[in-house]
Amino acid sequence: MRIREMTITPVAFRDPPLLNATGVHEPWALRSIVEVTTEDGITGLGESYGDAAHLERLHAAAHELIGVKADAHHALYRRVAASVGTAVVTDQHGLTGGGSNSKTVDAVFSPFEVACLDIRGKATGRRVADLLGGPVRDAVPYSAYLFYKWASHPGAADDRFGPALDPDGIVAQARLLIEEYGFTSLKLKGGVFPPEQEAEAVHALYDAFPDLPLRIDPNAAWTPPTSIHIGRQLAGVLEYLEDPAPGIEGMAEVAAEVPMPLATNMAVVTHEHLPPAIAHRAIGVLLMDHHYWGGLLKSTQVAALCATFGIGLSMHSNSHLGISLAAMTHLAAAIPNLDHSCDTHTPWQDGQDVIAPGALRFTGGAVPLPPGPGLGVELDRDALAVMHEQYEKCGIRRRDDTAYMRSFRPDFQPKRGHW
Ligand code: GKR
Ligand code: MG
Repeated sequence: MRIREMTITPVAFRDPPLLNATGVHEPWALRSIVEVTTEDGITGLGESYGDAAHLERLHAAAHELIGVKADAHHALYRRVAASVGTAVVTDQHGLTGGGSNSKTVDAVFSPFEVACLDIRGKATGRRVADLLGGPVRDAVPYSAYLFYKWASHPGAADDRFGPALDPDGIVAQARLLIEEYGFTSLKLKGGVFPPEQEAEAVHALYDAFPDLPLRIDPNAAWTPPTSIHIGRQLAGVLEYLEDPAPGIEGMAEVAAEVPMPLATNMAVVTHEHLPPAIAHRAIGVLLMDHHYWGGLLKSTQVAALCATFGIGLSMHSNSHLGISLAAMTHLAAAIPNLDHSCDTHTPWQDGQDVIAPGALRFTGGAVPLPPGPGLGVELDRDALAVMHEQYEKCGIRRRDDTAYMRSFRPDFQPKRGHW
């Protein structure tokens, strides 16, 4: 089961103008599709970020993995760590939390590890979830990920989701996503408008969908005092409050004063953040993400730590395609203490994908675990070619929501601890 060949294909897919604390999504989102092939001809799939610098690191690591056994987890990790060296990727998008060398290694390792698990599953007729300890649920619930958004990218025709710039627009968006996907919980991306305005949108969602758990995530755009004020105002309304304020200390200050748990995918994003976050009681829920927590197996270890320390679990997402959704679904299916619906950007990709249709579907807001083997998804080579061509033509080489926003509003400032 030695690795014979690696193929890394950068792809781009259309993305609507979704607003966040650092700006607005560009018309194209980037991903990299990783194919790992063994000497006996089994190919496994992985998916990761598509920014140019990350792609370079993936290529460097891929080169070092040729000849290593696909089931030699630790040997694979050591090779990736050596290829990354002392590099530290900082928070490029302003939304992904602090950087560290171990987080950089974990992010580079992740798509290779997922592909190798896919290979191991295909070789043995097992699902990836089986290799992670076995599924504890048949379907993984996801949350509707609501965004403030413009009606269209400037200069283009309105997209089918329409504008969402006030509480009515957000409620209408929630209705559409619930109708199409059956979601049974809702998350609002905040950090766009002043906090009182966003709290109004949360109240409007609560009035419209009183039975559905609700979250808001301003990506640390608020100060601790504002977070405490809004947190108290939303008592009994929110399931959790996600990354209201920056840093472990800021989160700890808020956590001590609000009634609901705080969740994070910004303050705790790598192993060395866990001890101080636990010591300061900064978080009640961790949004794990195998793309930067070192793949699926390491994510299950983090999940076990969370169980030990009484921290709840949800899952973070960024714009992604079906290989990532399959990996997220296998991971979430195999984590006994996952106690919140996972995030996904899937509705915003609006049917675009690199995997052959049919393997993944949403029913009642949940994705049934694909029967496998491996991840249970296959590449659609024609779609991959089209998306690669889009990558070649789109001209975007790294996600930069702030620069894109400033091309329309030159005085725009990203928000961090701002309100
Ligand atoms: O897609 O704009 C976005 C999100 O804001 C994303 O980049 C965040 O990383 O979804 C993420 C989050 O929960 O913070
Ligand atoms: Mg978040």
